[in-house]
Amino acid sequence: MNQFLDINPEVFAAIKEKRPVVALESTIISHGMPYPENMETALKVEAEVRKNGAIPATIALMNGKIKVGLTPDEIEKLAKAGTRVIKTSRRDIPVVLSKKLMGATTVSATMIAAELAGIKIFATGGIGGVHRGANQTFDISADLYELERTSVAVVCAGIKSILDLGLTLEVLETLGVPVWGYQTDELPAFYTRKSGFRLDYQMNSATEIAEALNAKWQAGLQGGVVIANPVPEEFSMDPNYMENIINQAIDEQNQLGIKGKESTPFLLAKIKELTQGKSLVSNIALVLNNAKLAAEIAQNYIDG
Ligand code: PSU
Ligand code: MN
Repeated sequence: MNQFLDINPEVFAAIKEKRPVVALESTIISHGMPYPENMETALKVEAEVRKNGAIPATIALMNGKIKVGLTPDEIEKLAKAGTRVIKTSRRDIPVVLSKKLMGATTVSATMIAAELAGIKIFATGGIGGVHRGANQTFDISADLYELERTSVAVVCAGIKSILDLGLTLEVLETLGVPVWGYQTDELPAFYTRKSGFRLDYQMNSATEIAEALNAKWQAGLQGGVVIANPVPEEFSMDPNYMENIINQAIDEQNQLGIKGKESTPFLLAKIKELTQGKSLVSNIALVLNNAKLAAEIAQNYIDG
């Protein structure tokens, strides 16, 4: 086994016995939500995975190891440290490991860890993508390139409209990454169920999704899949209201000159502030909804 991997015994046994496991990221804990909601949500998400018949494995870098399956104490430590933890994507992993720093994994780094551990299904809130104005800034999330190369399915609530959804879909197409809508043929936009962008494939059940994942990987096509699961109706926010808030957040970001890896965390925090916390309520609801679907897919997926 990889000398940097540290898989907790419960998760290790489940993987070995081919029981369903769901990977969970930790940047959403450190940089995606404020304390204490971040800790409460992380623990609730784990409980939701268990309730739906799978073992949760929250992933982070600690003490020079890639930890797969954090303990509640470790989750608390990460949640309290917040943005002092290093937001860790693929490129950050080497130094975070060698210097034994605390690193919260983004979608890209979580996919890497999940694949190393042998976990195929991963639940989160939203993935990174092509930022608005990327023709000038070149700001395209490493998540997209990870999806091209790493064979893990990511269940998310679509793509947050802080990003350019059209360009993100184009890049995913170029990279050969399938995007499947769960019970919808429209790309959901995180806080809202609709975006106006059509998807080629609508999947209506966890079984259907598991069968298509199996077809992809058994046919020898490596790489990830985006499974886009709309936020539950009762937590969906008004698209015009959100568009307005997002524009304000992006304007402020540009005035302050915030860019690179700080951009996404800044925008998430600003949106929460401008919506007086309303965005956080829908954010928590959609993550739980994704955890449930991921657990159902993991139960149906047969690892060949
Ligand atoms: N989008 C969200 N919430 C998040 C993130 C993205 O709606 O918490 C986090 C994820 O960890 C994702 C990362 O992998 O931000 C992408 O960051 P960047 O845009 O810098 O690649
Ligand atoms: Mn970026």
